[in-house]
Amino acid sequence: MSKDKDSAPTGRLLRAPENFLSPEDVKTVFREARDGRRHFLRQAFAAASAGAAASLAAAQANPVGGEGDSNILELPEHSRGLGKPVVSDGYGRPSRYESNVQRRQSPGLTQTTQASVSFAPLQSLFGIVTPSGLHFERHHQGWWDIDPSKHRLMVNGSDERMLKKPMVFNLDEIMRLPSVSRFHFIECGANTGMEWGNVAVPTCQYSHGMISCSEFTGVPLKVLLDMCGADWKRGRFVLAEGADGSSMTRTIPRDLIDSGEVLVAYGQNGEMLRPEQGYPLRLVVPGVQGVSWVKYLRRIELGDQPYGTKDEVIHYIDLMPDGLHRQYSSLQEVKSVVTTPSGGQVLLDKGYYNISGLAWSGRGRVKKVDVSVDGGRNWRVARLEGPVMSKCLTRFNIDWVWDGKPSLVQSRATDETGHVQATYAQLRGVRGSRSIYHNNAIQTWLVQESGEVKNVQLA
Ligand SMILES: Nc1nc2c(c(=O)[nH]1)N[C@H]1C(S)=C(S)[C@@H](COP(=O)(O)O)O[C@H]1N2
Ligand SMILES: [Mo]
Repeated sequence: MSKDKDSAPTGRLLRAPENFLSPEDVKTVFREARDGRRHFLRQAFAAASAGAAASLAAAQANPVGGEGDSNILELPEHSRGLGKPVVSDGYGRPSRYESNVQRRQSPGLTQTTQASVSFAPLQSLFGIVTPSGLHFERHHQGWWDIDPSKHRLMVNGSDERMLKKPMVFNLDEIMRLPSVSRFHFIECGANTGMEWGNVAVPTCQYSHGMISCSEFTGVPLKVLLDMCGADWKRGRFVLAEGADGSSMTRTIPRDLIDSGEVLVAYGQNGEMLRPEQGYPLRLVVPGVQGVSWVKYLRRIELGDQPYGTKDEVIHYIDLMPDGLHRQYSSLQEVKSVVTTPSGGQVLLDKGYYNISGLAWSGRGRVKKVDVSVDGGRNWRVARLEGPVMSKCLTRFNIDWVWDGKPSLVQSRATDETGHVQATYAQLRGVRGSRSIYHNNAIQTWLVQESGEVKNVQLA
């Protein structure tokens, strides 16, 4: 690296690691570009692997017009004119150039758009937080924008001995209580459910996009129950009930509540919950399948046995190969997916790529993610980007130089309890292939010679 800081075009390039173009190279790129000889630029893309990023930055920092235009002093409009005023849009929104980044419905998956799903665009997201407007949606009976001043949460016992003082809270009363904020993923138990029998969808948005991750803010459910004089000798299960027409009802076992992890939440990513996510109140049940995260939460009941409601005895249970169902399989087991490269994407050329993806476990922290580019024959350990939090998405990255040959890209996560993701063959060996819920098999993406990436399953 040159010590001559002033001669480098941007601070970014100066801080670049050794394998990026040197400031000398960058100057050459500039000179060549100005002289109208762009071939150096192209060579730089092909030659330096990570250097490609630097030459791209250089090209952008130097806004020369089209091919052959040699006037380096012709600045773009945004460098000369007056920009837009502040508060031109009281609630900011993404660049118009990002308008293809959207949650989407899977065509033909559901008959109505009320009892339906929209999938988060995992392939377009960075880090671990899902922007609230891109959070996946799962509604059984459509969503509502409920007037918070009229919303109430009732806390009662299944009989008068269970809880001394049943109470009805309004939102103000809940929001003045001590709050906590925590990052957690929420995954629908049916995520990846279409892939049990065979490859069914083209992209990771549809194969894995029923997961999102937010910072949730709210009051531990235990605090509310204690305020109401819960008798913890008798009370062993809680029933949570939603206010929408689906009457979503789920049993939450006592040990989850005791840990203080279960929240009655009103906040999501620094603002109030979005209406689609249950505004103004939802239950947050870290590690447990999405259906237990009851939205539009209106009632909590403390009882002494599991409630066995329609949403837990008929749905969200695992069909086994012998035709029987498992009872209460609510935990989201360890899982991961490579989001770049993933189905539907196209690699531009051989050379360097940052393989990136997401890993998570309903049992706690992600301990390790292995990545293979040869269908599971060889594995390398990926970098986990911190902080690695419990029952939260974890971003992993690993370097890869693609040789241009067909490649089978996979990730395999291990959590802190030692659980490891299984292959499809192993998982089907136990669970069969007719199930819907809790598919946490290792995902495979085939990078074809053309650079196009396809969803595949290995036998
Ligand atoms: N009241 C209510 N709560 C609900 C649902 C619902 O339809 N109504 N859907 C459940 C299901 S199946 C899932 S996966 C999650 C989805 O949460 P999201 O829409 O915020 O992503 O909410 C759960 N809570
Ligand atoms: Mo769900």
